[in-house]
Amino acid sequence: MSPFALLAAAPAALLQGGQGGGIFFPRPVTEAAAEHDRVFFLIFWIAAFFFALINVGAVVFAVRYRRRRKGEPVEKSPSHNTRLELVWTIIPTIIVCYLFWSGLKGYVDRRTAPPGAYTIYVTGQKWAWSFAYPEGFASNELHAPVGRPVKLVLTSNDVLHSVFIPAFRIKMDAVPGRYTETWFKADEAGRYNLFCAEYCGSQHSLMSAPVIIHRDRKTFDDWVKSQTDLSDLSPLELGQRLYTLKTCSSCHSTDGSKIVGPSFKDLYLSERELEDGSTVTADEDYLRRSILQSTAQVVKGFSPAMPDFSAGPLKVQPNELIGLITFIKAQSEAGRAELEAAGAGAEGGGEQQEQQ
Ligand SMILES: [Cu+2]
Repeated sequence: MSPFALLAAAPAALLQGGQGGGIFFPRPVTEAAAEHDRVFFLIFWIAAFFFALINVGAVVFAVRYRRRRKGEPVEKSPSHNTRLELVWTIIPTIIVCYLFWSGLKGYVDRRTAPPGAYTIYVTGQKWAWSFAYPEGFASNELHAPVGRPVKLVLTSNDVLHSVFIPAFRIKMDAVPGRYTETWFKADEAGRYNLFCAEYCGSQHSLMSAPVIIHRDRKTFDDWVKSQTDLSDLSPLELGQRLYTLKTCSSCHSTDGSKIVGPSFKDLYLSERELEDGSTVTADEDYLRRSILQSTAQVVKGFSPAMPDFSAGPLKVQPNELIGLITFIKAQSEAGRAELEAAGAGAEGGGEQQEQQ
């Protein structure tokens, strides 16, 4: 490669990257993402070319045809050139028609899922995502296998949210009171990010979810099975599962760090100072009330931001409530001792199960 060609290729390599993406986007992992990048960079380089042409031209002409002496008569410029006018009309018309067609085609493709696509219902709620799978369970993680078209049907329980998965180049609003749709087919296994792309309140920036693409159909089916088979779990195991399924983990840590809500670590039987200055002991009754009526006793320094778990799509069933309370207990010394004495088997309850 000649030094000139190398120099000319450098900005393209920096902007577009070796395999696409570059400084603007993450590496594309769907066909649609690669097509998106192709159109984006086509528009980018056309715009860059005309920007350079027009600005360099303006400077050159301004210098070349400047008035040199005071009082020099202004030279008459040609008023009409049919051939030139045809060229600068026809070529840009072809270019913008092609760009319009590319954009329209991409738009229609993104709105039309292939028939038989695996459908996941996505619900946005301040400030967590819930994904309901056709097998009848919900999770706060978006899972799918490689190579299978997945249709997302979106709605919101409160305000406008928007599903944005940069690696797939898809973005679709979740609107209260109606359903919207988008779809993707991932070509590469891995873990990607889903963000809320519509400002929805103070914790908007924390409203994200992992997107896990399984390497084949079998590992995905295994994951589905692990999510649906909750029947023979102990209360502690059930609570641990619900901690992610019911999206608790988005706001409550188990390691003492503050996310949106108080951490579950050492919560049980601790003294809680409330907004109104009173204190309360975090016993079972307090935990039960905090889950079902989260805004009744707000701990000082936190906002009453927790969704309603007493009704609606996130409703906690009686056995699930026992599971969650047991799980929260297991995050503190006092609770573990209590569970052990009762023979509930608290061993290992403090650690979160790693999921594929
Ligand atoms: Cu949001």
